[in-house]
Amino acid sequence: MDLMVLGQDNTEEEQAGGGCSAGSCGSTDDQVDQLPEHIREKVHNHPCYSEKAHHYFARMHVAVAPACNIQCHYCNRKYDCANESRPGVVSELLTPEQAVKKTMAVAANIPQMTVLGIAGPGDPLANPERTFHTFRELSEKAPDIKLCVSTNGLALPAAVDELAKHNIDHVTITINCVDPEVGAKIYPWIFWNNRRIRGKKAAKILIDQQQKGLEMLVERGILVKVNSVLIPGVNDEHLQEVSRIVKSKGAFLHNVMPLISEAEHGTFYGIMGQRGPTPEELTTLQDACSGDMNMMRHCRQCRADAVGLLGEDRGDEFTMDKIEMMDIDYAEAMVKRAKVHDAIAKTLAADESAANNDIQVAADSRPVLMAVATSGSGVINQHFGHAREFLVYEASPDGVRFISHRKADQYCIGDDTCGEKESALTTTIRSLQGCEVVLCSKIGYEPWDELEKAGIQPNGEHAMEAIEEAVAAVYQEMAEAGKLDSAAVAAAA
Ligand code: CLF
Ligand code: SF4
Repeated sequence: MDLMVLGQDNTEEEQAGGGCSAGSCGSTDDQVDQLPEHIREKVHNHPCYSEKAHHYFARMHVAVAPACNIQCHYCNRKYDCANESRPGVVSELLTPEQAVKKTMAVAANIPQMTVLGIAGPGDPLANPERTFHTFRELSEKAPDIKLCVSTNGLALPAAVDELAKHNIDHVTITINCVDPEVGAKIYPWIFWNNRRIRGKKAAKILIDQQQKGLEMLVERGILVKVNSVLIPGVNDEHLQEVSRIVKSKGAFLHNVMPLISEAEHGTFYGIMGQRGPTPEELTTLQDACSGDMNMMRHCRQCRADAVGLLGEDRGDEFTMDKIEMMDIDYAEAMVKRAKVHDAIAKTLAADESAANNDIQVAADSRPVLMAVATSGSGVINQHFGHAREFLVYEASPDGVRFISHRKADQYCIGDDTCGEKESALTTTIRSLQGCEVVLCSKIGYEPWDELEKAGIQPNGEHAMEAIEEAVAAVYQEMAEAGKLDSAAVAAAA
């Protein structure tokens, strides 16, 4: 993306798309094209490792790992409901054989699915036989699927050779701290060498294992993403240090996620009233870490049995009873998948060369947050009332960058429960707090009025346009209408 800033000389680097002016600042995407080919190959179609890829490519998780070897104060794996989306939750625990069958069924029916992850509901490496049985079979039967695993790291050093053997190219380690004092407030116990260990001693063992595992993976050329849960008052001031250390050891990406701590989930933190961070606190910390590190900002904190694009869950279409009825020819499916992946690559290349995001704004123009309703493919293609979430972009003189997603309550669900509709719309509008514009393909009169009353301008004029291009265009229009002048706005207020 090229942004000409009035009153500033654009350096050659900025004009070439380098630095922050390239958009998606702080994610991997500003560097993907410059990565060595073998790394680019690992990243370009992985929806978690590339923000751009997550608009096009899907992931799935198979829930084969029920046991865990530690306890986190934010975890309770016992609770599930159809609408709940958080890590650790599953509707159906699978055997490795069922998991392989399910993966192949999903791959045949959702050709955009490029990555199979094992992420729970417990810790995959605390269930090594089930986890590696699944990976082993899949690497033989479905070699076109990338394999991915997410772990707390306690059993990681012992598993690194096995991970490398199965060509598992992507490993996520959840590292919430590098200081046992902090760790003791997050982990009440670990199970280590057949004993339960508590307090700082437990946290120190866990931290040492995580750091050792990280170093061993990097040595073997496996891409490592670090997830950290942001817990206000516990590790918020500590996570920049975590980010700096894991970066220095070779982690590729850092994903700081907000604590989920609703009391009804029955976690220790939920019951004790520990709050999660506000969206602003999360963005501020991600920005603070991004000086040292590539940051992931599009994580959806998926269920351990999630299926589909990030943010959507098509798990109901692939329950084991439905899969048993499917007749899958995987050789045929692989041909179809390759064609779909080629077509996506061509679309991405065409979008890249056709992108026209040039805008001219004064250098001191204030930044603006815009919410976007999309069901994928990088375009504005969703009705406001059908959106389950909105992607939030920031437009500023530095460019357009993806910031986060916000969950919405679908107000338009096709039934006539009028009272529920109203309250869902109110919740959705509250979730868009801080955004000044919402871009969607269509919107009804009632939400239009309510959004305007809340100070958010609905905009359906950019339907089917590329998201970043449309955000840049609206920002340009706002500049021309004199809406970006901080001083003028302050005087008017
Ligand atoms: Fe799954 Fe995780 Fe692999 Fe992705 S999820 S195991 S790296 S394939 Fe992705 Fe989901 Fe966030 Fe995880 S959006 S919770 S980061
Ligand atoms: Fe739950 Fe994962 Fe923590 Fe284990 S490591 S307690 S499964 S969040």
